[in-house]
Amino acid sequence: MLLGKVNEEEVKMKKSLNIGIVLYPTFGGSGVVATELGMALAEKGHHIHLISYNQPVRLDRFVENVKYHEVNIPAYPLFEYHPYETALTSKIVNVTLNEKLDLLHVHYAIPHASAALMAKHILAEKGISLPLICTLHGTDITLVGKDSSYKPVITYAINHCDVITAVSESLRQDTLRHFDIKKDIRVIYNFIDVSLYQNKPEECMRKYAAPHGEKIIMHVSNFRPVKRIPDIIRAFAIIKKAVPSRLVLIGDGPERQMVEDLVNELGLTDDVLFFGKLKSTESILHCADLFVLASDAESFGVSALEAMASGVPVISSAVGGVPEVQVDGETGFLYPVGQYEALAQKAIHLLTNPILHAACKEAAKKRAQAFDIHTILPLYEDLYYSLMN
Ligand code: GMT
Repeated sequence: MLLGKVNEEEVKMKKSLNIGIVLYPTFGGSGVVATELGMALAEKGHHIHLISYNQPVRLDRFVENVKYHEVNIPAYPLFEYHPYETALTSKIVNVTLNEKLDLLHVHYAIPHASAALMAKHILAEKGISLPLICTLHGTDITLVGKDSSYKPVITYAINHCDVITAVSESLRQDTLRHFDIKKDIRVIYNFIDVSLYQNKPEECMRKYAAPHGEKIIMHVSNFRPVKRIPDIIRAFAIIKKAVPSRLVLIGDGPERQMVEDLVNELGLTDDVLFFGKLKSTESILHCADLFVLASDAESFGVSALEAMASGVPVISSAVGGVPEVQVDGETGFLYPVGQYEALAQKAIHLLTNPILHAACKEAAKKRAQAFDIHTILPLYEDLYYSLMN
């Protein structure tokens, strides 16, 4: 991804920044968004320091201006639970001192926001100011964070970060509803590099996944209960009776075995393909005729956006921030969460109506442009510079 010479010169004029980014290294939204943000900022001339307990999956090569700092937790027999938050705090302090960080941006509140806040206090005692931005991603608020085991700490940490951002308006509202927040939460939507998903070869894996010209329905996720994959399987059983089709499932996680069992039980074994985890999906998404998301909660839904950028209509449950990303009746359809018969009927309608399908494809591609990296990255940069000032 080339962000252009003019931009690079602009950064030089404005000063390139030393930015620490704390993230989860795993597959899944927040870690991927944080890594892509770091790499895009690095390309613009900033110096990026990614801090995590493992090599971020998307940082699978040397990238100029990006350094990875691993958090190590020394073993000790007394520790039944490893004190990750303490080790992370120390790592943030050390990286800030050694690399002279200008600011720290943490992704996902638990435990990153509270560790960062503690590091900020420690550095303040040494006369060093570390501006702190916390981006809320979803489950850190809607599922895990609001549990009383975490809530007091999360509330305190959110209230004491310098800037809080949320990846959708829906998540902003959820945060204000569940926590006693005394400061403004700014919405900066998630982004992708749209160009990576476009102009792909027509052929792809169609011959392999759908050798008899079946329609391809696709889903990508971490197979957690919140994704409601059984709804997708049950809907597919209905769709298959009306439209010759195949379901391609990408990803892996705690519910994989249960989902496989359900597929076998419903007699769908030959028509549901499990592709497992893929580091990136841009080489495969455009092969789909339809992308489905059935989640109970979804603050944004990066996977749906990736499908849209690939020109694939999306049918998703109308939850969280998803309706802010995809437009019902234009880029695909929304349906009430849990009502898998409605999901199936909308899918059949779309897959059997070529004119509607073509219109949704075009609208999906167009809508995805609103969340392109070139639009969203400057919002983060402006935020950083305003904090520095
Ligand atoms: O739910 C996941 O798949 C993982 C989680 C994460 O932290 O990676 O995803 C959350 O953050 C993503 C990036 O901002 C959002 O696109 C997802 O919608 C959000 N997941 C939920 O809200 C359930």
